[in-house]
Amino acid sequence: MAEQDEIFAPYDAPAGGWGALAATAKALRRQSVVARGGKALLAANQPEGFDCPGCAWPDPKHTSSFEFCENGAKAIAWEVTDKRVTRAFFERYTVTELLAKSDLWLEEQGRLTEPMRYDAASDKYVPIAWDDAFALIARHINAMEHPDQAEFYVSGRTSNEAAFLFALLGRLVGTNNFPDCSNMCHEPTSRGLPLSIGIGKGTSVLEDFEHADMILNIGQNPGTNSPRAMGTLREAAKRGARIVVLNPLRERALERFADPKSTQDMLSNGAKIAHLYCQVKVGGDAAALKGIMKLVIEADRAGKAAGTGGVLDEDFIAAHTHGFEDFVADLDATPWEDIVATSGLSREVLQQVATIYCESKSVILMYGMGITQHQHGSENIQQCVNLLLLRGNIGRPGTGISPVRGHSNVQGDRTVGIDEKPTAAYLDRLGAVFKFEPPRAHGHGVVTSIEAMMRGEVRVFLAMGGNFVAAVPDTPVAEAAMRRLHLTVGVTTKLNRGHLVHGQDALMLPCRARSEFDEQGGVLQSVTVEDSMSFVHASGGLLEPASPHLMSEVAIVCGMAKAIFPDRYTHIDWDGYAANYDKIRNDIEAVYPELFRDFNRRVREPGGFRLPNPASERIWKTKTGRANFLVFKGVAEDTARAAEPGLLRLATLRSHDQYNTTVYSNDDRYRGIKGDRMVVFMNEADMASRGIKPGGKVRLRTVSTDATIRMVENLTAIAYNIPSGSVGAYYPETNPLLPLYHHDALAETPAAKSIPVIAEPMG
Ligand SMILES: Nc1nc2c(c(=O)[nH]1)N[C@H]1C(S)=C(S)[C@@H](COP(=O)(O)OP(=O)(O)OC[C@H]3O[C@@H](n4cnc5c(=O)[nH]c(N)nc54)[C@H](O)[C@@H]3O)O[C@H]1N2
Ligand SMILES: Nc1nc2c(c(=O)[nH]1)N[C@H]1C(S)=C(S)[C@@H](COP(=O)(O)OP(=O)(O)OC[C@H]3O[C@@H](n4cnc5c(=O)[nH]c(N)nc54)[C@H](O)[C@@H]3O)O[C@H]1N2
Ligand SMILES: [Mo]
Repeated sequence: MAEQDEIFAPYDAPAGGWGALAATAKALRRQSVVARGGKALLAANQPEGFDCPGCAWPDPKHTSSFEFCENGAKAIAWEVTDKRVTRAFFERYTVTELLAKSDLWLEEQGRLTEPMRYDAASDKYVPIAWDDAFALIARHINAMEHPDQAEFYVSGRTSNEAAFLFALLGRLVGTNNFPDCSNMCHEPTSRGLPLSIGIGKGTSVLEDFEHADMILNIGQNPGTNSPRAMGTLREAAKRGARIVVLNPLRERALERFADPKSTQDMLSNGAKIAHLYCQVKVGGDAAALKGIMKLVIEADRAGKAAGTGGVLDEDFIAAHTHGFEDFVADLDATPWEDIVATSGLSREVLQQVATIYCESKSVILMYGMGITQHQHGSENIQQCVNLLLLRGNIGRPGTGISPVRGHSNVQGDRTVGIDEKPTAAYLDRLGAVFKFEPPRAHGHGVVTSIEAMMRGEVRVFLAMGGNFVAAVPDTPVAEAAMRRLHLTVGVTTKLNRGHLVHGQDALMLPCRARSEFDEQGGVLQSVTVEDSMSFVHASGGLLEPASPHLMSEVAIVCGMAKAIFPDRYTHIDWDGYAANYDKIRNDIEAVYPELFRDFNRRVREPGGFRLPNPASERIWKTKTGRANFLVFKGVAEDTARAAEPGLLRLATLRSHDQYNTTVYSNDDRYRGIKGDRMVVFMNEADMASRGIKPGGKVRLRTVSTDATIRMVENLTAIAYNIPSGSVGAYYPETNPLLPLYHHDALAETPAAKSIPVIAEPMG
């Protein structure tokens, strides 16, 4: 018992508030950036400043004052740190020695300062000149037997300009292999949502949150992952909108939140956020949504029978949708026992949600990884849309579907061509603008790229940011796959595991970060990004770069391209692009004349502009020309061996003190955890029935369908408020439990929120 108490004490203050202010100050002090960091914070998400690298939540239209956000501050502090990793550092350590260090230690060493190349003889990274680095990449690319032997990975901080050129470069090399962090994230939104409404992006904008009567938050943790959204939710709750949460964990910010800018909040117990909090079982969302929709249909029938009128928006359904009858027939055929057993929610609780839904004129549904990272992530999203369609809650003020994206430009990277399954229309335009024949065959995403590496079909891996091996499933398999490559290249700001698990040749190419100015040809350049609500705006840094030897991401892509094609594609002006980013934007406009009409002028307007979003105007670019009610048969995720006795569903989680694979500390304040990430959150009854004591050591073992044994040991059991049958543990520590094959069928997104596991006491 003692051990659990040492690391766990429930947190019952409101989220935000004084705790957030203290944590911000601490983050800045720890990176010794009080002066530099303060300046950077003031410029984040301001009209003349840079886009905060923390998340993709949009900026309120009219603010000119500092938008406080603890985790944005941490992300910036981490980037503008005064600590440096120099050549002296790499002289001191072999790569083998560095591999023994923790991920936290690696990133904490600071910003990389110059390009480095792996030297096998000494097992050390040694300095290399930029031109020699580009020449090495060119040598490997030009020695390939087939263009599909290269992979072009992108993590979602990369700007539109750099991503557009990187997408062009890959296709000039001749491949559509673009594994992307989005493949592990909102890919079900990109692939599943278009089948419903004709676009893979959200329809709501910030103003809609000012008019919604109900906001459903499903599987998304804004207090940690998009804290600026808490300001929006707090305003909505204060004016009486009812917020309903579906989440296995009681995330503190969704219960109570104190806005540090509000004196009243700070002196009181903050504001109540969720009107109703439903602790759905991990993997139980489709069941819960079907239950809620059954009750809406029932209310409609009852109202009509009683002569008081129905609750459906029949005009909308008739004029705008397709598939309603089949959808209702499936709901009628879905038994309540299945809904209750799989969702873990009683019919009474689901009735409360349905009642609020029917009483609300305008409803927004926001969601995150709790919905997407499942075997049926795409179907989960489609059920969310079905619910909204029943009462015409799309394409009207105060309504909409609102996927909350992850990385600050993950949506933009996709828009400008980072896509392993590009449309023919895009390839046609790209070929016409740049006068070449782009490859037509679809390429690899994250899962298929690793499979290809395992088969020995890949030689070169180029990464624009990120930490691929740490973020992907089946860690040991992924590491072995990387080590088979001829060349691995990381364009990066910090040292991470991804650079230590490398191919025969390896390069670390350090780039400037968002917060730093980017002067080319004597002119300050800015880049552009797209937020979660399809607004494109400019971002320009203001700090001195961490080292004079850094290059911008754009210049690095141009450098690679020039080296790879010394005498081909000479009509493409790589030097011109690197010297003036307006030229890149002109060519983005040439490839996407409708989306980016008048790009350079419009991006200079305050706040930028919104990309066209037909669904939000009730124009449905689907095959039926309508919004589709899509049937999800049954209620459950169909893992083979689901009948295994004692099976639990593991959701891999982010703590409050991490940014994806970057761990800031071993604390998770709102979940009450201090100083340890090797924990497993369990329901008390599930612990008792397995002989697991609070604070006892646990082994988690995946119920696999292949012969591989997947295990993580020595996790400390925390008796926690989580539904029976569900467990939680941290990502990336538990990624070895996530099988590569365990993913959404349509989007191939790893089902990181629903891993079938067995928990056993150790020792
Ligand atoms: N500070 C910080 N900010 C970030 C990030 C970060 O790591 N740190 N990461 C960025 C990125 S790339 C992304 S994608 C986003 C991620 O942000 P989120 O989408 O919030 O992702 P997670 O924190 O992984 O999980 C969200 C919630 O899903 C719940 N959940 C787990 N399983 C289920 C389930 O089966 N059903 C339901 N309904 N809920 C479930 C968890 O309890 C958790 O509260 O944040 C971005 N912003
Ligand atoms: N089990 C499990 N696995 C998951 C998830 C999960 O919830 N559970 N979530 C998934 C999700 S949603 C995502 S998005 C992926 C994340 O996967 P990635 O995007 O690959 O990983 P990050 O940890 O965000 O990458 C961090 C690194 O990016 C580099 N970096 C930071 N800023 C910059 C910059 O400005 N430029 C460049 N070039 N590099 C920079 C730094 O070197 C830093 O170490 O992980 C996925 N994996
Ligand atoms: Mo993400």
